[in-house]
Amino acid sequence: MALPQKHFKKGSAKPDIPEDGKLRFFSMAFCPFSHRIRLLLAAKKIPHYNIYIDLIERPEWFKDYSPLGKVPALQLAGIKDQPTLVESLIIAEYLDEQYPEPRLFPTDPLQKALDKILIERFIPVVSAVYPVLTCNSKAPPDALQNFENALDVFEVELAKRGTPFFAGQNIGIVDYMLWPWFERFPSMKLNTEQKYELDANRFANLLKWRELVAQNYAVQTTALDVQLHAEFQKSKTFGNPQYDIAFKAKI
Ligand SMILES: N[C@@H](CCC(=O)N[C@@H](CS)C(=O)NCC(=O)O)C(=O)O
Repeated sequence: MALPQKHFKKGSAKPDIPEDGKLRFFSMAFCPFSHRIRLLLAAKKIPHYNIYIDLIERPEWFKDYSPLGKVPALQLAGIKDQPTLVESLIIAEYLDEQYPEPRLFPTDPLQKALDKILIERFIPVVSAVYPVLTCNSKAPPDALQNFENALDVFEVELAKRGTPFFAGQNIGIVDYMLWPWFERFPSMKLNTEQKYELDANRFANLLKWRELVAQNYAVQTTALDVQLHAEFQKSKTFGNPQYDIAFKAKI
C-alpha cells in the first residue's frame, strides 16, 4: 500500500499505516539528514513506508514519534512497543547491524570509531554552508570561506586514505553520510550571486570522489536534481517552503 505523496501538516489525521511490521520512515523530502537514511534504506533494499512531515506546520501527532519534532525518525513497527529511533547516525548504525547486507560500517572497532568521528567532523561544514545553501540574506560575508576551510579536512583525509571512497575500494558509511550535502552543493551555482562552485584544484580529490559516488545505485535512486534543490531553497527563503515539489520527481 502506498501512503499519500505529500507532507503531512498540522491538523492532518494520522496516516493509516498497515500493521504489517514494515519500518516506518518519517522524513522531509529535502532534509539532508533524512537523505542519509533514505540512502541506506535504498542500498540495503529495506522495505518501509514513507511518511513525509511538514517541518513548519508539523502535524500534532508527530511528537508521538519524535519528541523534538525532528526528522529523520524511524519507527520499528515489527518489534514490541514499536519504538522510534531518531538521529541519523544512530539510525544508520542500527540499520547496518540489523540489515548487514551490504555491510557499510567498518567491522574493525577502531576504524569504526574513527569513521564516526570523521562523520561528526562534517557538522562544521554543514553549519558553515547552511546560510549559503538556504540563500539566507544574513549569511556572514565569510560564510563560504568558513565552509571551504571546514571542507579542507575532508579533502586532506581522502588524500591520506588514498582510496577512491572514504571507505576504501567500495562505497561505505562515511561516503553515504556525507553525500546528501554534496548533492546539494551544486545548487549554490544557481542560487548565489557569484555562481559558486567548488574549486577544482583545492578540492580535486573530493570532486573525483563526487563523480564516483554519483554513479552509485542508492545515490541515483534517491537523487533530486539540482534545479529542484535550488527551487526548494528559494521557496524556503521566501518563508513558504514548497516541500511537495519533491514529488515532481520520484524520490
Ligand atoms: N542531528 C540530527 C539533525 C536532524 C535535523 O536537524 N533535521 C532537521 C531537518 S533537515 C529538522 O528536523 N529540523 C526541525 C527542527 O529542528 O525543529 C540528525 O542527524 O538526525
